Amino acid sequence: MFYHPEESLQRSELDQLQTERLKAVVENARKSPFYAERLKGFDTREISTPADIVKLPFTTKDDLRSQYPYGLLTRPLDEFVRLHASSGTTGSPTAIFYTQKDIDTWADLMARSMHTAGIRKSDVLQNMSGYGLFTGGLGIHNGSERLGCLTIPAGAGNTRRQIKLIRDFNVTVLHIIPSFALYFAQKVREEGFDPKDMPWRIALIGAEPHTEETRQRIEELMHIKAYNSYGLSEMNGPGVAFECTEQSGMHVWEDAYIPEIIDPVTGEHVAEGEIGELVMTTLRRDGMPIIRYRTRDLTRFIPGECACGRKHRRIDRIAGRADDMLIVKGVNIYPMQIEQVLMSMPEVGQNYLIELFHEGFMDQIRIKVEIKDQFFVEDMRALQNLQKSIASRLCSEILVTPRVELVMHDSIPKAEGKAVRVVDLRDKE
Ligand code: ADP
Ligand code: K
Ligand code: ZN
Repeated sequence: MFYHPEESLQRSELDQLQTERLKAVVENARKSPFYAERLKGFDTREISTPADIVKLPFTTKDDLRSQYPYGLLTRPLDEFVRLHASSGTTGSPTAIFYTQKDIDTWADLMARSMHTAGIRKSDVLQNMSGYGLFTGGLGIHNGSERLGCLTIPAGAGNTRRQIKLIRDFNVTVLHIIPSFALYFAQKVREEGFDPKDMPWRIALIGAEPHTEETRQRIEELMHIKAYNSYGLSEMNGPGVAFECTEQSGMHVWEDAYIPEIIDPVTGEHVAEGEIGELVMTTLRRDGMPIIRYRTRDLTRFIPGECACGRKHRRIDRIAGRADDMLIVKGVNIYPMQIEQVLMSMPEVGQNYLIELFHEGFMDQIRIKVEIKDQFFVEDMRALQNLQKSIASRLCSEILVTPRVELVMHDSIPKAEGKAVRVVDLRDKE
């Protein structure tokens, strides 16, 4: 049933493993110039349970930037075989280095993750994410090969070619960014195919925040099961936390990582089940261990145990990044709140864009919303009513009345990689 024996570890066994590995991580990390300094005077005898991790200092994105490029490496450079860089969604990039052993561990974790979502070696997987420095390319690719799937490195974009490959080679699994999946589902229809007739059965979706409503929409539009896949370059890439076939939260592979959820302001752990910032420690990375990394991603532990039997704790889908928070008229708004409302409305198409601008001295928020063709009618009154109803639903969620602009489908530019959801015009005025 499980791909790795570690998946069936009981809680006490996981705790013991984490304790041993955490001590080893501290000793290993000290071989790098950065942690030699940061962990000066720390005695690993202070660690006797995973909870003792709070005695260790956090590592931030700024730390990684200040140590760029080699400051966190624990081995001579000639022992490394791969480098990835985060896509730099929020500022300057950071580089992550892997030894051959790290690449192998990562491929194993990725293969395990895919197996957890019901993928087997008889599957044919098309990787529709960009290759290159972004870990969603080679990370998923290596994992898929490790599991034994026939793997097609299609890369991003080029919808027609994607469809041809899928049909020619009976692709059963897609790895696809959720915002692209919404767009792709529509393109498949426009090309004259019924998603019901496509050979696919599973989509791995991740790399960017998306709501449960979006997942449902992808599943319905594409006639597919969509599983949430979470990872970040600093923790290897994809394969950090993954949904099992229960689809009720993502298991964090606790033999390889220690997850924590903290209050971003105080740095203290939040109460079980409360939302906060995810903090992650690598337990199995040799060349570049990272301790208590502040991911800026907001989520919560899902209380209780999963029906699948795995004891690895689950995190909820990412509610957004701490950096994503918008402040409009003194109110805090997360783009995912807006997406949740929009994706639950049948008239709304597959894309939207949030714009912030100044009007006089006031912050304003404008939301461009693509409307499905059949609702884009000539009747002005009907359109105005739709616009009003979208605005009022949004207002009850975000507590600010946004300007809503209805636009035709496909009129908002589609990013090839992660979606750009917010444009801040205030800096440019
Ligand atoms: P960047 O920070 O430049 O985007 P990465 O390519 O390493 O760098 O992306 C990692 C980030 O992508 C995560 O920290 C998170 O914000 C986002 N992410 C990855 N997977 C998911 C997911 N399943 N749901 C929501 N967000 C995700
Ligand atoms: K195969
Ligand atoms: Zn499960």
